Amino acid sequence: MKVFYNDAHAQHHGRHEMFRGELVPCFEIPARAGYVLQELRSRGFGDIASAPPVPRSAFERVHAPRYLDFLEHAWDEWVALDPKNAERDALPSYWPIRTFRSDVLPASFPARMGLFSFDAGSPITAGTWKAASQGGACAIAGAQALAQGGRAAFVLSRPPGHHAGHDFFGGYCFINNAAVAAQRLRDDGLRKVAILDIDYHHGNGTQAIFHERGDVFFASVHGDPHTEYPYYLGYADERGTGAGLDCNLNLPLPRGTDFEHWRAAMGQALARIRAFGAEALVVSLGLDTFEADPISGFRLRSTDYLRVGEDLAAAGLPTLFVFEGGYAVAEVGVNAANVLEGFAQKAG
Ligand code: SP5
Ligand code: ZN
Repeated sequence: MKVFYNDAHAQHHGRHEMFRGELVPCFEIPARAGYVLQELRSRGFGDIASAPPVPRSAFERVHAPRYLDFLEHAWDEWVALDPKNAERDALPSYWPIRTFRSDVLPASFPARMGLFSFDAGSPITAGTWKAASQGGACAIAGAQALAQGGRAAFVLSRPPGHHAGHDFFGGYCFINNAAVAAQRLRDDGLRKVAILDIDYHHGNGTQAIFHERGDVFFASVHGDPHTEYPYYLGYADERGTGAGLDCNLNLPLPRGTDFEHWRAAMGQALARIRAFGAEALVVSLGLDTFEADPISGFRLRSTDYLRVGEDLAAAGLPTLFVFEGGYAVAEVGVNAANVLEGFAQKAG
């Protein structure tokens, strides 16, 4: 299986996120990708490469130009506010929720920071644009590997992507890698593409990007947003709208769900993807469903991830895995590699 490794990922290294009124150390850290890379190497996944950079137009297929402008220059603007900011992460403090305007682009950087975000847990650092845009380039390379007839590929990148929407960041995500890849598969000529999101958290950004579209099916198995982040999207009654009606499937599960029940839900999602007639599958591969994840509540064990890979292979579709969450850092490499190994063995 081809692996596209984002060699710029460590340039995004947030120090703190806002949690319960305090700045706490980030959960989404460079070591996460390091452990996955190390595990793939030690299991002999030989074909690990970087990706050539892509023009920004590749991201404009799913992200708003004014949002990309903001992201590209955010760090320089942050430091221009106060030279001491070079030592601090940029986090938003103000948001234009209901009754405020979001059509006006404020000159103030903190005001734009809030306009283009939905939480205070996703710091922008000096290399965020570099890392996130190179991650998007890996997603494009992964899509191209499938378009050229590959059975499967893995985008090993951070920061993750599935919470990032058309014009906002949040949930540690800036460029929606899965959406960029799915869109590229469409642009390369596939008629129907499915995205299956198995991160613990609902992929609100991906869902929103494709919600009105009948050509990209989005399915997600995740913690019930009544109690779990991102709270404001991911309910079972969200089925898509317009041409996208019934091309969205949310399967929220209660905190504490074990592998048997989780696996049944993934099977339901795969059955719907098959009925939809997808020609390729993009998997938003979060490993925060693991029993020891520090911010999540499902109960999957390391060996369960082999079965996850096997079930995904049995769907029989060209499959692009995109690395998302997973914060039990020491185990995330084994868990990710188990999915890929289970897939590769079953796919033959
Ligand atoms: C890609 C991804 O997995 N993003 C997840 C972002 C979650 N951010 C909010 C974290 C809320 C933390 N709740 C912590 C409970 C710790 N005991
Ligand atoms: Zn997650």
